[in-house]
Amino acid sequence: MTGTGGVAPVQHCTTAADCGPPNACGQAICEQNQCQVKAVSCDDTDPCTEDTCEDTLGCRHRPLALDLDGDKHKSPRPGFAPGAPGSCGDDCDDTNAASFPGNPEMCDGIDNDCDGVVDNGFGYQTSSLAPVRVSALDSARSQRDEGGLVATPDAFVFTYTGLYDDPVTQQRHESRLKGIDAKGSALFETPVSDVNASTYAGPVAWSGRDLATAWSDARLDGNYEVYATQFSAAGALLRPAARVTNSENFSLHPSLKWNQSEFLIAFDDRGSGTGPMDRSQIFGQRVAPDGSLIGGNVLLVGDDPVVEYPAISIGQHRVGLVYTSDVNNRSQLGFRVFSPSLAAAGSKPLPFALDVQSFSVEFVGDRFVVLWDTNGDVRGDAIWAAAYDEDANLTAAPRPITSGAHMARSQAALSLGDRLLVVWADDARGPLGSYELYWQILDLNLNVLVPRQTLTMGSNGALNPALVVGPGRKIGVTFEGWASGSQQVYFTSLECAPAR
Ligand SMILES: [Ca+2]
Ligand SMILES: [Ca+2]
Ligand SMILES: [Ca+2]
Ligand SMILES: [Ca+2]
Repeated sequence: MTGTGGVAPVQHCTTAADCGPPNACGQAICEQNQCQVKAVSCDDTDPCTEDTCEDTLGCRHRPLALDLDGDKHKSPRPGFAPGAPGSCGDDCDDTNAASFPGNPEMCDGIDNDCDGVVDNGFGYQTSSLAPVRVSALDSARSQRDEGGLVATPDAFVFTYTGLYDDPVTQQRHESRLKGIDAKGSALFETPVSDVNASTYAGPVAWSGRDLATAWSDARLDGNYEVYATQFSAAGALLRPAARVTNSENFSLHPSLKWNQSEFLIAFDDRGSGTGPMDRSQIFGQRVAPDGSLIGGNVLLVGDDPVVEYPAISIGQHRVGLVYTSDVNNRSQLGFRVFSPSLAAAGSKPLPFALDVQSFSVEFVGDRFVVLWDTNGDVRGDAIWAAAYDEDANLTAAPRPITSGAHMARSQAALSLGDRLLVVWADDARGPLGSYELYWQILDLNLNVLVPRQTLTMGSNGALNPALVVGPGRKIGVTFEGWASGSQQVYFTSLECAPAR
C-alpha cells in the first residue's frame, strides 16, 4: 500500500518543485512538463514483516512474528503452523511462556513441549475448591453476557456486567474487567468504559503482553457502536477506547480473538444502506497490537437476509466464523472460513441446527468444533456439536454429545490439542430444570473419551460457563450462578491429574 496524499495535483511543470512538497511515500518528478509520482517501494524482502507506507513517516515494516510472552520463541505469522517453512516463528502459544519447543511436558493444562497435545498421558479432575462469587458484592445482579475469560501469567481475567438499581434511571449497567488469582480472590477490578452509556460486557483477549476488550455502547445518541480498548496485565487502562464501527444503525455483538499477531474483531451491523434497517450483516476488523485499526471494516457475511451473533475462532491457517441466520423467525447456524486477513476462503456450507439458543466454536487439532444448545417449542435435552476442517468441509455431522438430561443449556469448550474439554449445564443429576455444570472430554471425531463428571452441585442454578487455562495449573471456569439468591458470576476450576 503506497500513499500519495500530500502531492499537489499540478498538471504542468518545469521543475519537480512545481509538483508540490516532498512526500515520504512518493517522489514527485517533472517529466515532459507533466507531474508524475514515483511511488516509493517499501518491500524489504522480509516475509516476516508487513510493509506499508505512511505519507509523513515513510516506509513501515510491522513485524508479523512476535515474542510477546518473552520465552525467546516467536509466534508463527498468521496462517502458518508453528515452525513450518515461512512461518517466521515456532512458538505454538505466544501468549504463554510455559509453552515452547523443547520445554518438558508437565501436568498443567498447557502444551508445554509444543507437540500439539496438552498434558500428554495425563487426566483431569474437578478442583476440591468450592465455587466462589467473583462479581462485586454491591451489585444487585451480575451477568456474564458476552463477557470473556482469559489468563495472564498471574491472573484469570474476565469481563462482566454489574447491574445496579438506580432511583433515576431505574437500572444502571457497568461493564468491568476483573483479575482474580487461582482461588478466585480479587487482584484488580477496572471499569471498561467511563462513558455514561449502557455498557454490557464484551469479549476479552490476551496477547501475551496486553489485555484487550471490545463492546458496544450507546454513547452517541442512543446508537450502539462497537468500541475496543486495551489494558495492561495488571488491569491498567492503556489508551482511550477506539471506535471500531460507524454505522447509521446499531452495531452489536462483537467477538474478539488474538491471532498471535493481531486482534481480530467480528460484529453485526444494521442499516448500512444496502437494505431494510433491520437487515443485519457481519463485518470484521483487524487491530494491531498497539490498538490501531488495520484497514477498515471488512464485510464477512452479507448475502443472507439477517445474520447476527458472530463467533470467531483462530485456526492454524484460517479464521472460522459461526453465526446465526434468521429463517422464518427460527435461529439457524452458519459456518464459514476466512484467510488471516479476513478474505473469504471457504465455500458456504448449508446452514444447520434449527432453533439454536447459544453456541460456541473452538479450534482443536486441525478442525473447528461448533457446539450449541436448542430452544424451540421445547428446551433441548442435549448439547450438540459438529466439526469442520479449515476448508469448511464437514468432518463430523451434527450430533448430540451429551445425554441423560431433560434440559440442557449453554456450553463452552477448550482445546487439549488432540481432544476437547467441554463444560455445559443440564439437569441430569438434579430436579427437573435444576441446572448444574458438568464436564467431559471428546476425541476429535466428537466421541466421548471421558464421560460426564460433576463440576458444580448445589448452585441453585449454574449457567453460561467460560473456561481457560490459567495460573496455579488450573483450568478456570466462570459461570452465572444463583447460590446467593440473585444472579452473580462465580469461579471454579478443574486441574490436570495423573491418569488413573
Ligand atoms: Ca514466545
Ligand atoms: Ca510460548
Ligand atoms: Ca505436549
Ligand atoms: Ca502440560
